[in-house]
Amino acid sequence: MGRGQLILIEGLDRSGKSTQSAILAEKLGKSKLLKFPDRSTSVGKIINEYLTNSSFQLSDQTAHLLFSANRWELNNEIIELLNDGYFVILDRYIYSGIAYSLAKYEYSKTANNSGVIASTTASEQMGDVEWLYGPDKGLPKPDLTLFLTLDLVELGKRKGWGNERYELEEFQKIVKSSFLRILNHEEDETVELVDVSGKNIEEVTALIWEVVEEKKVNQTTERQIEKLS
Ligand code: Z5A
Ligand code: MG
Repeated sequence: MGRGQLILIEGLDRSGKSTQSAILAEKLGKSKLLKFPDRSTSVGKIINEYLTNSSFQLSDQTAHLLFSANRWELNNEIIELLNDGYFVILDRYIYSGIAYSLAKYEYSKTANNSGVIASTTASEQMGDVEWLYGPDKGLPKPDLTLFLTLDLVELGKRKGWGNERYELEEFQKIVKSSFLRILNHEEDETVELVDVSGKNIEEVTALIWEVVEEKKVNQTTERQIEKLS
């Protein structure tokens, strides 16, 4: 028996990541769904405080490293599950880690920055993609990454906006361009963009399943688990 495959669902806020990861996990059968940040772990509890309490202060570098540390907390579990034949579905992972930090760097230079989303002085590390990527090197590389992208106007209409630190429309625009800058979808054949604008939940599920079948990540494999390098 080969190992299960690692499938990542990334995307803009409210693009339907959690909805679609749960559906995909169900469709794949022997699977486990993991969400980042995982707010239940030791590091995850600090991240939760940071995201939900605007007066809780962390430097931008510290927040970045904590999100990565939170992924390392689950490193062994992910590898064990894959080797036990489980399909592991990730709801956000490294691309969110890099894109949000990069977006904070851009946002810190705008006139509206009050210090809640990003530090008021732009720190050079936050604009350095190599630095941002560094702490995640060595984590398992997804066999497939699906990036759910959405029209910014439609995004604004989705439910539940405005409760957490990064949920500001102006910031989300910068997040979208940061994701598109770092995804490397044109060269990396394991990364696919899925435009969900104007599509209902069932239609998005069908689009995702089409890619999953085409990339054969719904079958176990004999390939080694790749590491991010
Ligand atoms: N973050 C970071 O900075 N660094 C990191 O390394 C990581 C994360 C991993 C919390 O993330 C924050 O952490 C996030 C990035 C940062 N910042 N922000 N903002 P989170 O994952 O906990 O939370 P979220 O992504 O902001 O939101 P979300 O609620 O998880 O969104 P979603 O999962 O993409 O969407 P959803 O819950 O599936 O759907 C949202 C709503 O839209 C819901 O009412 C659905 O019923 C509806 N929906 C879903 N699909 C559709 C379609 N197709 N049509 C219409 N309506 C739909
Ligand atoms: Mg979600």
